[in-house]
Formats: sequence, structure tokens, C-alpha cells
Amino acid sequence: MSALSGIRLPSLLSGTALVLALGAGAGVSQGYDPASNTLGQLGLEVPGMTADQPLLSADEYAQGNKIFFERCAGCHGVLRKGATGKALTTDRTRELGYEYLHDFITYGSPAGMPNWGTSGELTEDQISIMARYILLDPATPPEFGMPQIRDSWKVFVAPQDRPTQKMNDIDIDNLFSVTLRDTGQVALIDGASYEIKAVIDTGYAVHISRISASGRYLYVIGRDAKVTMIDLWMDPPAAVAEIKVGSEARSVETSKYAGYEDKFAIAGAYWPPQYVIMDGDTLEPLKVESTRGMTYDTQEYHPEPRVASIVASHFAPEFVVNVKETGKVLMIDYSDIKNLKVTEIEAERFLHDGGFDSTGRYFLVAANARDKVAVIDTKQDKLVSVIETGGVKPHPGRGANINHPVYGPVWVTSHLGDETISLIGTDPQGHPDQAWKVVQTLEGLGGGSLFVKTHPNSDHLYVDAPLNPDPETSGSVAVFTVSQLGGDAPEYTVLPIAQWAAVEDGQPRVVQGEFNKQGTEIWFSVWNAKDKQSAIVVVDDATLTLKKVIKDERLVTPTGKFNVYNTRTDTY
Ligand code: DHE
Repeated sequence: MSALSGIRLPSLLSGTALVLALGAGAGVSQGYDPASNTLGQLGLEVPGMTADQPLLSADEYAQGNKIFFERCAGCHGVLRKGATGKALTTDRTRELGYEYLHDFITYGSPAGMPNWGTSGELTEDQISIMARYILLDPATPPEFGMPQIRDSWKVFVAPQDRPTQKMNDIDIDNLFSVTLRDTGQVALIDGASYEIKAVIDTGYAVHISRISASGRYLYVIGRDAKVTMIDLWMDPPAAVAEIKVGSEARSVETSKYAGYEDKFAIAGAYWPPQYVIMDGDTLEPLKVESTRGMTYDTQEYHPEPRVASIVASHFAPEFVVNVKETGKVLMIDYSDIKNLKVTEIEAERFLHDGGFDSTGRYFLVAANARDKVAVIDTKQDKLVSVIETGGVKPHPGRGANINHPVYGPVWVTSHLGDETISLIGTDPQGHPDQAWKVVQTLEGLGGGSLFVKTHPNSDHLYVDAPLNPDPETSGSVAVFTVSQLGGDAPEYTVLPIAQWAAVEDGQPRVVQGEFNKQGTEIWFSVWNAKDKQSAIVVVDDATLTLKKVIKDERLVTPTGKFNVYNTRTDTY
């Protein structure tokens, strides 16, 4: 927390601003739990409002700050310039005014702004605070450059003190790294016995896990921008190094190109907007680069272009870094870090998540606020196409690569904003007429989908809907049979995953399928509140029947799951 204590106070607002009102269309979909948690814990001084008519008291300001960074900044941005949600800068908020803002926060909007008031998530007092809070200028958290990054760097076990061979009997390739979101941990679960092999402390509200090219090291990133490096050869596997790359982050990746296996790691931060290249063995920080700069289209300066997804190219020693607010994809050449070469590709705003096609050459990334997917050729370092998906807010995770009976290799995304599932042709050689076009759309369970999944050995396409407001829908998964997608109006089977989990109480959401290495089983998280029982449900892919429910008191708020083999080989 100390690194954040120097936050700059917002400028003062005159009492008259209170009578102004908020604009339309702020927006994140229901329940998409944005959480810039670290910034939310700042203890800030009170902005000195006019003495006779304070806009917010000290305590209210602290509450507003906490709520904003925990619930709003993920979509609207720390500086409130807008991304998935609309801009909340004071030129807009003061024009729209208190009453409008108050109602908007209370009732939400069909465009995706949650109904914080009527859902009961915020009290009347909190809504009033928030409506006044966003009439103030945004606070600017401090920078986090190399001195702070280096200060945070810890090596627990130096490379020379680590085992020279695998010391445990774990089948590492079939291990799952499971995010335990609210405890700031990952659980390592054996893919065959379903036994929890280790629970390891990581960053706050862990986001994703990625595996080194050799499969030995697991890198985990927390929302607090802490990267934890775990040695899977140790008995039991344990953290060997950690570092903070900023105050808020979501992405981490490792070098995969031949000759550079396990050599470098990279992490991208939301705040400050920057990426950090680290030594793959120790996490020693080697280079930090800001992503601040011009938007790709209007070419205007943006102070907060956050780093969204990152993948490692298989065709060159490059990281593919997706910058949300400027809409640029950066191909970072890590072969010479001192003389860093970056190819900047104009793509689309606001880039979020994405994955490779089945050949590993093309990277498809959602520009979710614009309902598009951008395609990058990682062999030629060029934009191939920007595709209108036909749905609202594409959200693929890493997507799913299926072999369509008519259109051949296609990549699939579902959508946050509606039930559309879009299939995009990815085979310019074999199916040139369909390449980079939406070849088919399917209808899933409903809006609120976050992730799709398949495996080369499976004939099924799984689509979740964890953010759908209907509990039955958010507790289920739709399954399409790939070989039958050529027929008219393909139907899906519904798997009542939450019901199968039979957790004691609460309203768990079913999220993110992940296959085992062999592609015979798919695991789903049954994500309940922190104080309630959660579970992981394992489905037999051939029969679409329940195979196992993993329950354990240590499995608190499981969300993402990353099978070591599938993650390191980009199999999805
Ligand atoms: Fe995620 C991936 C950002 C909320 C679970 N999430 C990603 C990626 C980004 C991102 C940029 C891609 C990383 C990569 O591939 O390098 N997520 C964000 C947000 O900004 C957002 C909207 C709000 C926030 O403040 O964090 C957000 N995400 C969530 C959740 O609420 C989820 C459902 C539960 C959780 O654990 O927090 C969630 N995000 C995930 C998962 C992935 C992910 C499981 C990886 C999916 C995969 O298969 O690759």
C-alpha cells in the first residue's frame, strides 16, 4: 500500500456542480465484477470542498474512492476516460448532473451498466456518494517505475538452489492451475486423480496463469500486479520468485520461440499503463515501457492505455501485446532487449482478450466495445482484418478452434452482451472465400457469456453464460456438436453444471471450461461467494455426463483454470 500513498488529490469542484447531471451509457455487463482492488484500498485525504457545502466528507470520499476502484475502474478506467464503459470525465458528468447520475447508477442500462441500486449491491447512501464522487476530477495514482519494480522483486529460491530434475511424481502436463480469486491463491490440481497437490499464495485476486515453454515454470498474475513464479519441479511445487510490475494488472506470458524457451517473461499493467520484460528464471526486471500515446484512429493522446491480453509468437522472438485504449497491437521483439524493436499494428479499440487460430499463426483479439475482432498475422506482423462479429461485446477468452463440417477451421467467440456465438473462418489457403469472415452464428443460452472452449480431440463446443442474470442460465453450459454444425439451426444440449455441483447454498455462476491434456474431460468452475461453498465439476466429453465434483474447503472462489499442456501449447 505504501507505494500508492502519494496519490494526487482531485481538483476542487464548486458547489454549483451538484445540480448538474450524468450521461447515458456507462457500461459493463451485469456482474462482470470489475475490481481494481489495490487502488481501492488507498487511504486518501479529503478533497477540500467549499466549507459551507462540502460535496463529500472525508469518510465519504474514502468510500467513493474504494467503490470506484473496486467496481467501476475496470470498465471506465482509472482516469475515467472510458473503455468498455463510457467516459466519466467531469465535462460529461457535470453536464449530466447529480440526479441523472444517481438514477443511472441505481437502475443501470440495457447497454450493460449494472443496476447497482436495484440489485442491492450498493446502498442508497453509497449511490449518493458515487453520484457526487464522479462530479469530482479523477484522482491520479502514482507512477510505478523501475525503482519501485526492482524494490518489489524477491527471489525465494535462486536458480542454482533449485532441483536439477523433477522431484515430485506429479504428471505436470496434466496439472491444472486454478485461480482462487478471493483468497489470492492458486490451487494445483492433478488432472487424473483430482487431488489438490498444492495451494500457493500469489497476488491479490489472481487473474490468469501461464506456463513456460518447457512446462517447468508457472507464472501467475494478481490484480495487484504481483507476478508469482512457481517451480513445478519442486516437491511440493512452490513459489521461487515474485515481483510487482505496477499497481493493477491482468496479463502475463513467457517467451516461446525456439531458442528462447523459458528465457523471458512479460507482464502487462493496467496502472500505470506499461509492460515489463523480466528474466524468465528469476523475474529480474529488465525493461519497463510505457504504453501511453496516441489512439490508432483519431491520433489523440491517451493517458491510460491499459495492457490487456498478451501472447507469445511461435513465428518470431516476439510478444504480442494488446493495448486496450489506443487500439494498437505491439509486437515486441525480445531478441535484443537493449535495442528494443517494436512493430506497432493499428487494430481497433478497445482490445481485450483473444487467442490463436489452430495453426498458431493468426491471433484473433476482441475489440469488445466496438463489437469487432481484429486478426493479426504473427508471421508477417500485420493486421489481416477487422471483423464485425454480429453480436454485442465479443468475449472469447482465448476462443475455440473447431473443424467445421462445411467451412473447415474456424475460431469461435461468444458475447457478453447477447446470446450470439460467432464462427470466423481462419483458413485462407483451404477456404479462401470464408477466411476472416463470420461464416455462421449460433444462439447460445443467453447474454453474459465469457468463455467458449473445445479441444482437438473433442467433437463438442462448450459455451458458458456466467453473467446472465437468470440463475439457471448462469449455472448452466450449452454444448454444440461440432460435426452437426452444417445442418439447419444447430441445437445445443444444456448441462446443469451448478445443479450437478449441489453446493450447499448461494447462487454460484458456472465459468470457464478447460480441457484435460487428452481432451477427454472438461472442467468448469462453480464460482460461489467467498463465504460459501464452491466446486469444480468435471464432465465426460464423450457422454456429456457428470464425472466428478471436486469439493474442498480450500477451493474458495475458483474461476480460471489452466491445464499446463494446453496452456503452454496454446491448445484451445
Ligand atoms: Fe478477466 C482473462 C481483464 C473480469 C476471469 N481478463 C482476461 C484478460 C484480460 C482480462 C485483459 C486476458 C489476459 C491474457 O490473455 O493475457 N477481466 C479483465 C477485466 O478488466 C475485467 C473485465 C474487470 C476487472 O477489473 O478485472 C475482468 N475476469 C474478470 C472476472 O470477473 C472473471 C470472470 C473472474 C475473475 O477471476 O476475476 C475473469 N479473465 C478471467 C479468466 C481469464 C481472463 C478466467 C482467462 C481466460 C482464458 O481462458 O484464457
